[in-house]
Amino acid sequence: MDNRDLEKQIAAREAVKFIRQNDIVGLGTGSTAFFAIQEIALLVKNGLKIKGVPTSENTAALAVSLGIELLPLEEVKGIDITIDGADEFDEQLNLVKGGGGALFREKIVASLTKNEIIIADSGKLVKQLGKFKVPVEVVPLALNYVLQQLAELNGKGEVRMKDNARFITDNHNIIVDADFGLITDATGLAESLNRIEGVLAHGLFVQLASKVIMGKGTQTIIYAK
Ligand code: ABF
Repeated sequence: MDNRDLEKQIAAREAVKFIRQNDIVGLGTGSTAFFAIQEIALLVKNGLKIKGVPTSENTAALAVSLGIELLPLEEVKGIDITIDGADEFDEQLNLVKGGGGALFREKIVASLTKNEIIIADSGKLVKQLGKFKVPVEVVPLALNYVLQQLAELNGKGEVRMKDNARFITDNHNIIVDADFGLITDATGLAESLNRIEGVLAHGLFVQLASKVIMGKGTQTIIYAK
């Protein structure tokens, strides 16, 4: 296991300590969140009673394979705690998420969650968001209009490809990765993106994380409001 994976694992182990008996637990997507799911499965084997709410089909399949009972997102009215990853985070707990393409369900889950815990390796901490392009989930019919609107916001959008075809999300949409350069006003940009018709979700998560637990070497550092 390389250093980054070790940092992901120690952050995951710290995060699962916040889970309580009978919690409804949002289960994140991506390699860091998958470490947390492994840890949760061990706790379930040792008697922890929780129900999981997956943020992607991949996460749902992993959780089922590990014996974690799931609730479908559409039946959930509230989530006690979610443990998820991120592509970038700053010290104000603003995040860029969606590198794995699960941003829409991740954002719905985060919006339903009382305690949204983000876990990350030390490479995810940035002074200013934007080095990682902002993923935007787009209804395919609206692609050209959305690209024009992103350009109006000084964003250069590129359709995400996978195996020489457009990447298709769990919700049957496409992803545009938008390069805005370094982002000085994440809240303002998020609000502008929310107003573009045809955008189902974007990867700027502002005011959604309760804390970020970052693995650094063999330690963890917690960033909280
Ligand atoms: C998910 O975790 C995504 O939002 C984000 O893109 C991804 C980060 O992946 P990894 O943990 O593999 O770096 O929450």
